[in-house]
Amino acid sequence: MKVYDTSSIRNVAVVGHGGCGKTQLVSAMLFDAGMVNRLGRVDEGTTITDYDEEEIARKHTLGSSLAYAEWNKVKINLIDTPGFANFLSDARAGLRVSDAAVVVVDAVSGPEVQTEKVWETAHEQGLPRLVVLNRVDRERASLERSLEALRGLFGRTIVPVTLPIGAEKDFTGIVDLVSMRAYTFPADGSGKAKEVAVPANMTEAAATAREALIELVAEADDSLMERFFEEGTLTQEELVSGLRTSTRAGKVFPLFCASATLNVGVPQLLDAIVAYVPAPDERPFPAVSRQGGDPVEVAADPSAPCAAFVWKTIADPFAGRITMFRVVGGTLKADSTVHNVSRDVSERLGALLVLQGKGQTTVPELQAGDLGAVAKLRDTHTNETLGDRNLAFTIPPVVFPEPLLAYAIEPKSRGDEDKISTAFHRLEEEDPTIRYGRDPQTNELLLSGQGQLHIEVTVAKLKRRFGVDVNLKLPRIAYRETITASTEAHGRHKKQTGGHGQFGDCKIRVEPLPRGADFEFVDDIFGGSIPRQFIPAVEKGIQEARQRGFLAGYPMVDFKVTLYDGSYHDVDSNELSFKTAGRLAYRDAMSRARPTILEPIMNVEVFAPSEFAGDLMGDLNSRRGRIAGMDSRAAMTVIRAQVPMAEMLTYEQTLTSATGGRGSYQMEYSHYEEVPTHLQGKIVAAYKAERGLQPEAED
Ligand SMILES: Nc1nc2c(ncn2[C@@H]2O[C@H](COP(=O)(O)OP(=O)(O)OP(=O)(O)O)[C@@H](O)[C@H]2O)c(=O)[nH]1
Ligand SMILES: [Mg+2]
Repeated sequence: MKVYDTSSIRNVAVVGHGGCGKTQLVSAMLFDAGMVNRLGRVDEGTTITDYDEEEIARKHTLGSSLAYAEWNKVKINLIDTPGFANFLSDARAGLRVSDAAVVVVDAVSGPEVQTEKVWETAHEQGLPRLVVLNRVDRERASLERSLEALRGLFGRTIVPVTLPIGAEKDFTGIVDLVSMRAYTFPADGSGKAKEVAVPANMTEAAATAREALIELVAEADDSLMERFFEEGTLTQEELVSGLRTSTRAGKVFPLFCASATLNVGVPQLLDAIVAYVPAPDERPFPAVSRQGGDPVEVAADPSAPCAAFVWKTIADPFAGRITMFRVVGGTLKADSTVHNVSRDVSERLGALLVLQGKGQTTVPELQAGDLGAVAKLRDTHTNETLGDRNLAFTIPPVVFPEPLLAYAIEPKSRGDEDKISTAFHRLEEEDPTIRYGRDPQTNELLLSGQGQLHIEVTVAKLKRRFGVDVNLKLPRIAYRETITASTEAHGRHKKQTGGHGQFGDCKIRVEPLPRGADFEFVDDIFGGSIPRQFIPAVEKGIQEARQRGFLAGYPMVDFKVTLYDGSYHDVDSNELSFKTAGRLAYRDAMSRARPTILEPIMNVEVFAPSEFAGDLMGDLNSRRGRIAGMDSRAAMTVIRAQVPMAEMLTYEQTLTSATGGRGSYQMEYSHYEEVPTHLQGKIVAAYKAERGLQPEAED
């Protein structure tokens, strides 16, 4: 495989809402660039980037994957990313190592929930964005409506650079507003464009759209603006270079119309990526100094000390670990030794790999800016920096979200536990958004992740790749307990029969604290009624007891304990006695502090065609949801609500069947709230039944 120099590389992440056609679009780009000799199709499970069996079966991308297309002698690295909320963190990781985002939008639904999320991430990173309006061939597709919605969300600097020729199933070509050339594409999906005259019925619209494009490009640059005022227009050269500069600066977001399944408009997108996306040496990469952690910028200089950032790891049971990285600076050579700067260990590299989906080709070296992979590293994980031992900087980690919900899992066959644990730890390396471990209270095995789908997919991977099968039990809700009244309480522990006695005695005051405050302990002992050295023991006794709640057994939170008095015995007092006294005082306090149960409340956003809005709101109401707002975009409605997590466990199925699969939702943790009194009994009973544990009140 050929070595590409830094200036001949473009790195783009293809991002967007689930199902907008990212994978199909990448497939069309690979085909048009001649990288494959057949147009792979998502619907047939034949794309390069959805190669995982689970992806093929579900027809959705579940993890980012890497491919490349050579176009006009430039190597375009394409990161195909997932669009489902559960897997979006992988899109974030992909954006981190890209120099621009290709934001794909469905021309029927317009921008959707995840479109906003990825746009925001790209914005935070200051990435240029090309917008692809895809699925223009579908019924009810509309450039106008989608553009209006896009501009409503992201500003008026989104501007079409191509216009569709023909609508819906007659979408056969595009007019390029920069060159004012028109192209039509054959119906066979070959992508072989034929240049034609701009259709007569479009000349006016095209001229107007071109004017709008020129004006926007002029606005983005003072000197162009002056020229524009003088001449009333820009020259062709000024337009081309102005569009390039303003796109790179994130001042203009050019939009391209396409159909990825019909392979229409795709070569123009490849041209645009080469022209408008900065090469790695034109965009410094953000890093932090190893000295002070201060932000620094790294230029993609192939002769600088070598540095590479690991953005993804794949756990393959046979090939071992595959580590995917971006060479940030310098040149990485095959079979060399590099330093893992994050862990301060050295790593021996084997062959350097260029990935085409799951396909691998070896390459002698990779220059600054390029993306590649290497197999079987010993100690290197996602988010770490490899390179010269004396590297002055590291690359800051991508922040992955904490798991949202947990399922209890049981091995299907006994004796599989060790195997399961090894396999999950491998999968954790691949997916930093899952957690696997044992519940310290119940000793159950728990798998936590971003949502039901995420957990199911993880379990499916476990089975397919590692040959172990598990049963999933309904997720548990992380309830909490708290108090609603202040009170004083007394705990006295005394055992003074025979031998060495035990004596501890304390008085505490408990008061509710605001939500989220957790726990506070105040030592208010004056005059030595409890000797200094025993005060931490009282706190420890209370800390331990509060972990076991009072009503059901969930951790007791958001309260303050003030230790204000007590007594001791010269001989018999010891730490253990005061710890026990603390626990007894806690129990005494709880019996009068009117404890109650708290539940997690989620911020939920539901996105669906507007005709379903009424039904979906009714359903959310019946789930104890509070509707916070509603928005319409194109033909879609977004409903925002706050709903108890306990009511959302089965939401995925409901939404899918209510909307025929056209609705989507996402949720994130918001805060804790008191569970309505009439539901508390059920929670307490369920806790006991499930865990067979005695709550603190009863032991
Ligand atoms: N009619 C039409 N269908 C398309 C087009 N592009 C993609 N599709 C179909 O839309 C569905 C989703 O396409 P994908 O490429 O898997 O979408 P994606 O954005 O990768 O989806 P996720 O990976 O789940 O985020 C598939 O059935 C595709 O065949 C298009 O331009 N026109
Ligand atoms: Mg996909």
